Amino acid sequence: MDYSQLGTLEHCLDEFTRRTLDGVVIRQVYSPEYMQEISSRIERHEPPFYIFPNMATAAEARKNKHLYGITLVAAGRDLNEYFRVAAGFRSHCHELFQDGADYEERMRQIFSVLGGGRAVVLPRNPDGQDYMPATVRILPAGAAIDLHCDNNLSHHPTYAHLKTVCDVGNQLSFFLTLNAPGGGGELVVYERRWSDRDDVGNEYVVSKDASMVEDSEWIALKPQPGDLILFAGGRIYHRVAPTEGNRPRYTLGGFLANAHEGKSLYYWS
Ligand SMILES: O=C(O)CCC(=O)C(=O)O
Repeated sequence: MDYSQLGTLEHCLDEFTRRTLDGVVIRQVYSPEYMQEISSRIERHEPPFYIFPNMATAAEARKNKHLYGITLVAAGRDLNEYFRVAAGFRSHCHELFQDGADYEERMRQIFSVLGGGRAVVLPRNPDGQDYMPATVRILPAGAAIDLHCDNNLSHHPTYAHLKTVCDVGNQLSFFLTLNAPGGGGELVVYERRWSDRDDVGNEYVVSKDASMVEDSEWIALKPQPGDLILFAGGRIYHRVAPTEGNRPRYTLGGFLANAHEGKSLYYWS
């Protein structure tokens, strides 16, 4: 679907809930030219986003996959670092998109249409601190993201509060492609669905054993710069294939779920 036809996707989040829809790609949420500009800022580490894992320089971090910002499951258990980084990330992200449509505002606008007009808000912890709105995933040549299914994330101790405010068991994943690699880097989504029996001892694991999907059908998606993918990453096993060539893969996104209070949608990373 093209961004200009967003209205036709009104209420489509209900279809995700009914499980009659697994994913949508919304094309040209931003222009490819603007994504090229954003990607060169990311490359130059401007603004100076927090890098995870912590490295002395962005150039050093470039050798391996890393994040700008930090995810809940990467953060320390007390979440002090997470909420501190979240505040800085938000202002850096506003700065990153300062001469175009603000990223958070655009995501909220899209999700509100898809949610039939529901409010789209960033959850807060009991101390009033905002969660991370998104993170940038940076995959240099040869890097990949192994098989996983995001419902598994909620076993991580850092999800304790979030679980009390929204339905993390049915979370969706959203990713805006900023830069696509020359080859590889496809998002591979499998027919294989999550079951809580997959999570031995209700434990969070960084990557699932590839044998889980060896008999499963799959499709490989390669959104282009400016395209936004929203899919049921909570229940669909997926991975990112190794990137090829010199161009790194940059995506910016996080997760979306219904708030337990029944009126809002929450997003976080
Ligand atoms: O970057 C992407 O396209 C997907 C990343 C992903 O699946 C994740 O980080 O959970």
